[in-house]
Amino acid sequence: MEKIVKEIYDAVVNGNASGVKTKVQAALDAGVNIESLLNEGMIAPMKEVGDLFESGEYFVPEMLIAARAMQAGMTLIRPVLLAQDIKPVGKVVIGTVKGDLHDIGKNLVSMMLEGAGFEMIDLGTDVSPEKFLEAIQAHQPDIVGISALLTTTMTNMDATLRYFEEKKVRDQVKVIIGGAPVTQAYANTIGADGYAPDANQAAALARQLMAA
Ligand code: B1M
Repeated sequence: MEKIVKEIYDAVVNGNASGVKTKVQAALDAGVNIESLLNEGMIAPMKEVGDLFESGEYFVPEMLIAARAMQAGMTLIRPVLLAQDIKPVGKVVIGTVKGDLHDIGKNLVSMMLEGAGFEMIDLGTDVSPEKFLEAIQAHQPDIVGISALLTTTMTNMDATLRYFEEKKVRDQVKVIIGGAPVTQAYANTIGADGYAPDANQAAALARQLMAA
């Protein structure tokens, strides 16, 4: 790994957003290979951050700070990638379910997925089944991710899936769900394609679904 890419890797793991930005710009100016910058400088450190979270060394704040540092680098890398037409791993439409305004976890999942190489379309919070459908039709995603933090809004995940069936788009996408009250058992009950308990595992799940 080139020295500057290793420095970017460390800055992402340490959540140093301004350091990431400065170093990514320097790497781009020096003509460092964009795929190496993305894979080794952005995606690999987020995997380490996820591992640190799972081993109990990092907690949600550290994970958020690292994710923001990665995002700071991605704002510079994204336009170069788009210009070079490097294919993303897959496309994901994500949102918090209808009636629910919690977005911290959903944002974290979105950032981790972006870090894992996915193109993300984030619909925000309080996303109705109709808004999800519009996004499916407009963006043709591989995966739809739905987050819920309230026991009262969780049931809208079920309603969203039933709406997809009614509108005959359910077979076009994989649906993954998560959020504090959500469980694998609930995912099975409503027929979602996957459940992840945290952002790191959501990225792993999305990669698995793309490989399958
Ligand atoms: Co609210 N809130 N809140 N709240 N809030 C909870 C969820 C609650 C558990 C607090 C409590 O009572 N102990 C409780 C829900 C009770 C229940 O339903 N069982 C609650 C309530 C009741 C409410 C209101 C109804 C309060 C009121 O007005 N009376 C209200 C509802 C508003 C609405 O949504 N309509 C409300 C409002 C709010 C704020 C606006 C003040 C704020 C949200 C700010 C924001 O998001 N921008 C807020 C907050 C901050 C919380 C707590 C304190 C923290 C949530 C959070 O961000 N956690 C929360 C208590 C708690 O959870 N301890 C609480 C950190 C985040 C990183 O974790 O979101 O779980 P989390 O995401 C994780 C995983 O769940 C998973 O990965 C993430 C990262 O590892 N994950 C996914 C999430 N989405 C995923 C999607 C996936 C896969 C994994 O695939 C697509």
